[in-house]
Amino acid sequence: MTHDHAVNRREDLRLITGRGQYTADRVLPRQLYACFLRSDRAHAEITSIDVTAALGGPGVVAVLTGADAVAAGYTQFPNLMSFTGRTGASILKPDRPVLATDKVRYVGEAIAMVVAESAQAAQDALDAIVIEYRDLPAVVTAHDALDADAGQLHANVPGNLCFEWETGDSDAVHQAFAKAAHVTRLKVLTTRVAPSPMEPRACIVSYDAASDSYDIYTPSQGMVMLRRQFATLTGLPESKLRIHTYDVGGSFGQRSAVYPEHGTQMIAAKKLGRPVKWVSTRAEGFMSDAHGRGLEIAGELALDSNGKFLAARYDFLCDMGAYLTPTGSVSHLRNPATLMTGVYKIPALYGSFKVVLTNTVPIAAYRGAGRPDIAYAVERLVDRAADEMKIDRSEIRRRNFIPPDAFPYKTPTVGVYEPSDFAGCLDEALKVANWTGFEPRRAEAAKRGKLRGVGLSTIIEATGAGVFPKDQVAIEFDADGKIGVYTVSMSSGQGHETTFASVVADTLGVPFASVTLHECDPAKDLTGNHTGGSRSMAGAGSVCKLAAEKVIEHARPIAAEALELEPSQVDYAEGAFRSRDGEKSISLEELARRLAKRHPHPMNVVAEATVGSTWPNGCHVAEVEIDPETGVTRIAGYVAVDDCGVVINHQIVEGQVHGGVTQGAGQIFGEQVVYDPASGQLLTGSFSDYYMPRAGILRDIHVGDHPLPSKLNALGAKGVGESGCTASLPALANAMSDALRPAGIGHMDMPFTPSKVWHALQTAKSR
Ligand code: MCN
Repeated sequence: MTHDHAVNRREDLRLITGRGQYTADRVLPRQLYACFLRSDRAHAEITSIDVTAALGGPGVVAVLTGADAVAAGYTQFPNLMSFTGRTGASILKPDRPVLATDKVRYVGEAIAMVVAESAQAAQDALDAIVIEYRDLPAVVTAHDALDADAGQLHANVPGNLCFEWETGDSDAVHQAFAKAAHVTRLKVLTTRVAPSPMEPRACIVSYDAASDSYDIYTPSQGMVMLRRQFATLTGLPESKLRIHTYDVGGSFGQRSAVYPEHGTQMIAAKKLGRPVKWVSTRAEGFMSDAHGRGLEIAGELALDSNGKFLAARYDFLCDMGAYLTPTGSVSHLRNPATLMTGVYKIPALYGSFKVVLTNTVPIAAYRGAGRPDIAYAVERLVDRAADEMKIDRSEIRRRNFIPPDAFPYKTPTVGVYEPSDFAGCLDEALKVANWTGFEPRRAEAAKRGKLRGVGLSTIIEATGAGVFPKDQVAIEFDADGKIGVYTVSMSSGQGHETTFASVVADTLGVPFASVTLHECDPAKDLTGNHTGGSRSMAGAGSVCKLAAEKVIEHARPIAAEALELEPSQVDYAEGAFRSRDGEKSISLEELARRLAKRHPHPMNVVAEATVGSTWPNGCHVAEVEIDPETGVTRIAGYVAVDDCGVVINHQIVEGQVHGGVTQGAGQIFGEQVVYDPASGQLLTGSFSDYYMPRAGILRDIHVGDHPLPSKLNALGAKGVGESGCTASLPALANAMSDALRPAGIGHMDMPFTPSKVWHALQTAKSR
């Protein structure tokens, strides 16, 4: 289902002509401005804090510290982990006051907040706050944190280990490895990255004393999920919290959670009786926005002599940073556990997980949320096995794909895959990429002194596991008979205004222009999931279709009355009700207009459905060319063939894949948050030090649809928002390995920076 009228994204003109309404654009009457004093050290006791001088600064209205956080009781952040660990125990969750009290545990942790009449005045007063510290030893890697003599971050988390978990059948895996003809081993690290959406974090909180309630203006991925988290942090009922989100300049998972700054602003807004606004600087973002990934995975694959997979086991070491975010731990465990088998039939599987705290920025879900990590581990392991066993990389995959007759496929760990055509995606991608014609291209590049390589990945994702049991969508008619669609998911660049409206317009057969999407209207009492886990189209999007169908059924008797017929004699098509004989008709719009004076409008509906995971999958092929003189890599070609079920809007799907692949390329070629192991200082605190991919990194990409409609939602759609990230990490890294192998380089891990590649080539040459 491709909609011609939806070819151009409706929201683009507004967004690219500066007419977006972001949180920083919003000005509330009498608003005050906040600035945060942040820890300049990784681990230390706060022995004293003196805010007297800061309080006397020009324009300063208040200074809040950890004591205010504790007095308000804002010390417990939510955590979405729903399962228990190896010993049956729940995850050890450290306290996290919204402002640090006795200790700081990472560079950037908020210690105090100055509130002043202007942002400048608040900023200026920060310098006048005097803090004395007693430094403590810091640990910045999960390995170091687990050392017996490592510094302890939290008294209630012995050994900095807050959770241990396992899944699968350890005995079966052990037995399979014992009889294997070949075992391949590989340890990989998906580096810690800084999500860096275009719009920095921001928030305005306004308190209404009369109703003892809060209006919170902040970029988010959906108001219901965020409101629930605010309620958990503050202990306030959800009815006292109104979340307002307008345009959002990127999210990537980072905006799904409540942050310390949110809570601190609530305390200040109530205390001062005036709205309090804070807009993060980019530098603050690097040290206080949740980071992503940071997963070390040691994999082992057992094969028989024909290259058939017998068993696999994985050890996961998850660095969570200094505190647990709501989404970090659950996504680093559940998604890898679900997808440990990849697209392969592996009879025995086992995974063990350690969740560790370090003196670094807390980690949260980030585009793919554990899925790119496990795909990277599985697909690199499979490539290595192919190399060791001298089997073509596409052939080893073909031999081991879950066959079409095995669906729905219950994996040996968690989850049931819906029908997929892995071989079909592979065939199409290899054909478009001219896989078999690669060697002449390698030879031609070699003549030019370049190292060329090709790599592929065949991946599957579990998208859309929501937090709320159902998604609701409302359709309401205005006085002109035009249609408003209300959801609680929230686009931050995904184009919902276009796709959701097109679903409703198409289902009703009305002009696209007569349908408008309103996301996250706090006045609407709707429930549902946020935009995360690439679930919006399958979730809220499919409920848009159900809601539109409900409108037809709901309006049929009303139309029949207007046409003076029985409802059974009225058909609906192309935006109008008609009598069977075609003599009488009334358009939906006209009918709605006639009833406009009635409140609520009698044709309004709310529809809902319970929508779980969908299983998008695909094959990506990357071709790279390295200049050995500089170590610089060029992506010479990229083919993405994805099964995201029924495609609602190909242009948007293509944009999602472009963005995801570019984000993956960023991580493969340079993005990495680096901490100094000795001091715990953040070394990549600005875009001068932190690599950010630019549009030119991916000049030539082919995006092909290979849709197998999902039977799990009314649209037949599967998610697509993260597929580009998930598939590109392994495809690009495998291509790099292929290019570097002839130069004598075995395994190299991300990021493949020019310097790292160049040094590896020099070392290999000197051997
Ligand atoms: N779509 C479609 N046909 C399908 C599936 C999806 O036309 N079969 C369209 C949807 O209508 C929607 C877009 O593709 O407009 C993405 O849909 P979906 O896969 O359902 O994902 P979500 O809308 O739930 O978006 C979330 C996902 C995630 S989890 C991250 S992280 C992410 C991403 O989307 N962050 C993004 N894409 C992003 N894109 C931008 N520009 N900015 C971000 O922060």
